[in-house]
Amino acid sequence: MSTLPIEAIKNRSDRHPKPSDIKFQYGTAGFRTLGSTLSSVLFRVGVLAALRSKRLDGKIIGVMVTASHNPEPDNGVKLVDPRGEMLESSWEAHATALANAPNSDAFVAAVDELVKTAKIDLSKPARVVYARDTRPTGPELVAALKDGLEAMKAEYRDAGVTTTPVLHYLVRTVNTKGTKDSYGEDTEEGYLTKLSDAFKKLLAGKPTPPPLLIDCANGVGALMAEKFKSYLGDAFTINLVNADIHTPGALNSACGADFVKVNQKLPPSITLQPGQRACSLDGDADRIIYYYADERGQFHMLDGDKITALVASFIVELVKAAGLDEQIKVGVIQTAYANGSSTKYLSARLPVKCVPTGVKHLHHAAEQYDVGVYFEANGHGTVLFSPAAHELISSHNPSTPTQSTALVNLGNVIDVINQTVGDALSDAFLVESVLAHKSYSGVEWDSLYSDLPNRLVKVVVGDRNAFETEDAERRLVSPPGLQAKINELVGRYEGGRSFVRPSGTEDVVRVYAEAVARPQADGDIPSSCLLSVHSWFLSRLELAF
Ligand code: G16
Repeated sequence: MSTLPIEAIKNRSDRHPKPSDIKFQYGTAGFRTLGSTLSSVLFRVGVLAALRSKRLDGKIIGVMVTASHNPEPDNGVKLVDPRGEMLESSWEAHATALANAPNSDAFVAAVDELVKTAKIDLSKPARVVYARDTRPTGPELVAALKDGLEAMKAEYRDAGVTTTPVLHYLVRTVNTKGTKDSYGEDTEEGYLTKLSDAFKKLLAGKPTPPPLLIDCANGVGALMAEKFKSYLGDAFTINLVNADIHTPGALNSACGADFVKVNQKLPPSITLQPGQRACSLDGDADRIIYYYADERGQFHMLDGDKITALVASFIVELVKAAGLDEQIKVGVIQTAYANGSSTKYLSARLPVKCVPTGVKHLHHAAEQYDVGVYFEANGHGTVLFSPAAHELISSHNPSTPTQSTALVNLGNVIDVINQTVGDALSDAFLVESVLAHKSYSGVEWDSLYSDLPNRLVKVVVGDRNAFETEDAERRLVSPPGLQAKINELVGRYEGGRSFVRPSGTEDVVRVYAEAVARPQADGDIPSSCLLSVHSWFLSRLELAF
């Protein structure tokens, strides 16, 4: 039985002292805060990733250094489990414990404790693949991560500067290589080829869609989108804006998916012609928000809920056309942020489940269906096909040409989707395929249902952990009295709904409100609704925190 390389861990850990004034937390998507404070966290994540790999018999574990939609000075890190999914939730507490050990001795003791409690066989190999986005603090943080990996004598692969979804794809492909579950070639080229080939097959025989304008949030998505251009050839044209990854401060600044979703408007850098469709990625290209200009040039947003409605309906139609609707059931997963109209529209057609914010929760719930479609309203999502659904689709004997075509299309839909995690570019190809098959423009897609007007704001509070929720974050249980007040305020508005929850990626709480619009009498109802909640909330906070 091997032992822990205590001296190596301790010596290297001393190079990355933990800031005494910060309590780190493995949140919605890993650790996330000011990049300049994260060196100790990255070192310790390196050690943790090696331990996780050993625990899983040497399967490769992913580490992504990114803060996604957050401002450029922030950075973060998340771990990716062997099938490309987010780190198992029971290990999040281990990550938090290791990150908060006050010094090297305490860190070594915490590692030793983890080895014992998680029954880690240290003689197993440790294999890790890591990548980073374009943030300026990335190189220094990757160096700290490598220190942790080397202390553990882990074997590692540097995937360079790439998107979060590519990193997830690599983890899955490495771990399934040469098996019956093989997910593709374990290279970036393999990823580009797999997705673009499936997309081109889905477009074959359809009129070529109009060029798509992609706002890359001045982030790493620009690099990947640029690479896709040559793989797509004449089949599909993408034009990139906000693709500047070098200008300091440009990342996610007045552009990108989060900007569009929260502000419900175009980035100032974009002008759309009437009828034109476009989309925005976030800083690590795992989220996408679509939008278009109507014939009067007016902006309309097509968010994650609208993507769910479009994609889920299409898959249901294909499954039915393939003659598999008795065997394959499609379900939808949403969060509290899902627009009330989308929930109503989808619930009338499919099983819909609501879970807490965070891809890890949605992904897990989606695995319970034969086909689970999940997109958070903010545009983060994908579609999961169960192994049984895969098997049925690949082995079903079609009895008509229609069934045969539907099966081929389903196979290509499976391949164009990155099933490991939300992937903005894969999602764009999926959306464009559906639009091409249905001959929809943005207008037809948008008209599936009408969004309830809504608002989302961030509120800075003294301690966001004082806010505890239940019922998939739709109700507050603490601070006491706050939920009753929200209920009372929301009750004044027709169709009013509001909730407050602590963010897991930023040091804020988020306040959401929606209501039926009755502009004639009350101005902007959701804003009024939100303001009621918000102003009471602030006055309450001044008293209590
Ligand atoms: C991450 C998560 C998403 C979540 C978002 C906001 O996205 O992966 O599931 O919706 O944070 O979370 P919160 O409201 O807790 O801050 P990303 O794109 O920032 O990695």
